[in-house]
Amino acid sequence: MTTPAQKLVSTPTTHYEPLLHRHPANPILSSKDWPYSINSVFNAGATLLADGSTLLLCRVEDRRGLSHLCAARSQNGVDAWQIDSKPTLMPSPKEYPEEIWGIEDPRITFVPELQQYVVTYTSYSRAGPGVSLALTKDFRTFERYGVIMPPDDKDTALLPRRIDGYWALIHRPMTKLGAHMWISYSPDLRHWGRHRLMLEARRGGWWDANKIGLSPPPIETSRGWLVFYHGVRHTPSGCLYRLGVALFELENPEKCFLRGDSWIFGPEAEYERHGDVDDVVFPCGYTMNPDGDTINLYYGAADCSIALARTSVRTLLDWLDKNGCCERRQRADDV
Ligand code: BMA
Repeated sequence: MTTPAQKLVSTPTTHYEPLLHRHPANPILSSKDWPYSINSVFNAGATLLADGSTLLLCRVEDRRGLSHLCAARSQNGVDAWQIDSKPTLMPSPKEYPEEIWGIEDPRITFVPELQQYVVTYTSYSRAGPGVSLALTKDFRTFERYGVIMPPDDKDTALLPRRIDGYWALIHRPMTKLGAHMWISYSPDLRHWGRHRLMLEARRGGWWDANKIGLSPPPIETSRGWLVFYHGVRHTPSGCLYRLGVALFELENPEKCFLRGDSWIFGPEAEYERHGDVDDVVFPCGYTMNPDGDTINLYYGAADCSIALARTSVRTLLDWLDKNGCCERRQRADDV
């Protein structure tokens, strides 16, 4: 018999240079840190506040199985979190019936033009998951716009500025034929159109075959929008959620310049491998250090806790230059 002390921990044999570095304090937040009774906390949106502190808007799953959002604030983005003593944003099914089974997986975009944070999140309706949007200045009061993308759709974030006069939203509608990333445009954040396929899930044996989705909001760099996305591999023992990276044109974000062939981050640590859902790393937010290069990536681990890994814009762009290939060619090759 294997006692807990003898529990086998898999030691990854990584013959590649890790691009993301896990924080030694991981997991940085879990249910035991919460000021009220919950089942689990994971998949947090992230942003820097005006005073330089970090805010995480965490998905909290209660013991009914339904999720709400709760804010946690920290000066250094690692520890000493001040967690709201009660839920920050609860589902409100009376006014917004689409939130009947909870709200999940927020992404936060600070929009300088509006001087507000735009939060996009999954609203779990009777018809399946859809996308809702809310605006806030302080993460205490929110202006809800309701559903902006009907089910089945999720994994959404807004770009922080207009593209050619229109707001741009990345999202992941799902059909029986696959789950790919799309981009849509709006004059007012309420009415969305000009829908375009932005990045396709590959097929066959690839790590990102059949189902992909945006992870945190895209990062604007001098060379393009740097986009982390998750790929879901279905295996006989469940799904494997891993992270990939691609680069898109600044003024035409539906155009992919480079896409990495291999995943760059996957479940390896114990808290990523085992939890309510095994083998999941699921980033929904990042913050950028004042150097404009260091990325703090916040991710849900095994649907049970929140963890932090660091990387840098320069490292990812160098890696894409060496390991990325042109999406258009790849799509053709793959048919
Ligand atoms: C996805 C989302 C995430 C979750 C992941 C793994 O479909 O629902 O919220 O972390 O599955 O369970």
